[in-house]
Amino acid sequence: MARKFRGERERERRTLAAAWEESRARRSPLPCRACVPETTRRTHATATAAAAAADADDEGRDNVTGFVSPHVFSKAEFHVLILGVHKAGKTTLLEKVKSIYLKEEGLPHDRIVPTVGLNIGRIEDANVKLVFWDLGGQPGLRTIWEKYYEEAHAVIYVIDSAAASSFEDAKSALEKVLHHKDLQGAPLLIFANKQELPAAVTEEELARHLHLKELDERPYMFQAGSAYDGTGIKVGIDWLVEEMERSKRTEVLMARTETAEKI
Ligand SMILES: Nc1nc2c(ncn2[C@@H]2O[C@H](COP(=O)(O)OP(=O)(O)OP(=O)(O)O)[C@@H](O)[C@H]2O)c(=O)[nH]1
Ligand SMILES: [Mg+2]
Repeated sequence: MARKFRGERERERRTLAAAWEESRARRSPLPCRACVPETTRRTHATATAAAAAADADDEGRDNVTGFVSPHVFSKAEFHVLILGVHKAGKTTLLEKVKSIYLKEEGLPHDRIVPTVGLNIGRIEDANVKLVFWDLGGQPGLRTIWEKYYEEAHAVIYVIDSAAASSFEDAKSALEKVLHHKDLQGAPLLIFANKQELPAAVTEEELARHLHLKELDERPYMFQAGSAYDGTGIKVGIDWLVEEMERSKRTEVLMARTETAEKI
C-alpha cells in the first residue's frame, strides 16, 4: 500500500472524524446533567478512533506498521472502580446495576456477603462497554484498592448516607483515594446510598460533611440513590460515561493499551 501524503491524510482524517460524529449523533445520546451540545461534543474515544481510522487503509490496516487495530470500529471499554468503606452497599449496588442494564435478576440482598476479593460486573449499552470492579471496604482490605488504580477510568465511591458514624472513616478513605497519583484525573461519582432509609442525609448534607471543596480539581458529582430500589443509579452512570468519554485520562489509557498491543 502506497504511503499517503500528509495533506491527503489530513483531509481523510477530517472527513472520517465528521462521519464518526454524524453517526454518533444519529444514535440516541445518553442523557446526562453535564452534557454539552451534541454538535460541539467531540469525545476522546471517537477522536482517537477517527484518527486511527484515518491512518488505516480500507481493511483497517495501519499504513505504516501493517497493524490491524481491534479498537478502530469497536465500542470503547471503560473500567470503573467501586470503592467505599465496608457495608456502604458497593456489592448491592453492583448487583442492582447488573439487573438494571442486563435486565436479569441480581443476587437477593440476603445472599450478598462482605467482599474479601473482587467482584466483577460487565454491562454494555449502545455506545460503550463498562467493566466494574467492586472491592472489599474493610480496613485491612483497602490496601488492595491501589492495585487497580492505574487501569481504572473512573471511580464510584459509595457512602451509607444513613450511617453518620461512618462519615469520618468514609471521608479519610476517600481523601487517600483522591490523592493517589495513579488515579489522577479520574472522574468521581459519589453515590449517597440507602436514601430510602429515614435516617439518610441528603447529598448536599453529605457533601458538607466531606468538605468536598477541599478535594482536588477532578470532575465529580454527588448522586443520591438507593441500591435497593435502584433510584439514582442510571443518572449517575450516564454522567460517569459522559465524563469518561471526554476525559484526558481515557485518552492516555487508550493510547497505552494500543501501544501495548502493538508490541
Ligand atoms: N436499606 C438499604 N440497605 C442497603 C442498601 N445497599 C446495601 N444495603 C445493605 O447494606 C449492607 C452492606 O451491603 P454490601 O453491599 O455488602 O456492602 P459493601 O460495601 O459491599 O461491603 P464490603 O464488601 O464489606 O465492603 C447489607 O446489609 C445490604 O443489604 C440500600 O440501598 N438500602
Ligand atoms: Mg462488598
